[in-house]
Amino acid sequence: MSEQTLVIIKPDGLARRLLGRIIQRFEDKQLQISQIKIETLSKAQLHEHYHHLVDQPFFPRLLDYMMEGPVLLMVVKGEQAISQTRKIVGATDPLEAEMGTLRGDFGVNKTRNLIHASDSVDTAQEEIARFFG
Ligand code: YYY
Ligand code: MG
Repeated sequence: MSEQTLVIIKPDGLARRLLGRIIQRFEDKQLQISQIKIETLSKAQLHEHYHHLVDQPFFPRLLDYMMEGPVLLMVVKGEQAISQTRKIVGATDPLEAEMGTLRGDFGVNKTRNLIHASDSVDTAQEEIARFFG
């Protein structure tokens, strides 16, 4: 089934000049980028995006990381795009993510894990609406 999902390349992905290689992984997997933009996210946007995590002890660190610089936001579409994308991205903790996944290859730690991807049909819809209207 064709789906759409939201991907965010976090600030170090831009700072480390990894955009080309990251985007290539999605294209290699026959997924398409239907919308794309670069933006610096505000504290308010991040509180909304990570609303389920605001009470976690790591939240302030996550907020600082996400505001280090601009992020790249994109809508990725294609066959089973939500689960395909999560697979390309890999586990939250780069130490647990397989090599060959983006977090396994490029992630630094559980916070500095390079990339966000929606985790379900409902969150994908919600997150695309939040960032692309
Ligand atoms: O969906 P995913 O990004 O893989 O993980 P979530 O459990 O939704 O957490 C979102 C985000 O929070 C994660 O990508 C980094 C950050 N985080 C953290 O900084 N420290 C943790 N122990 C867990 C998550
Ligand atoms: Mg998540």
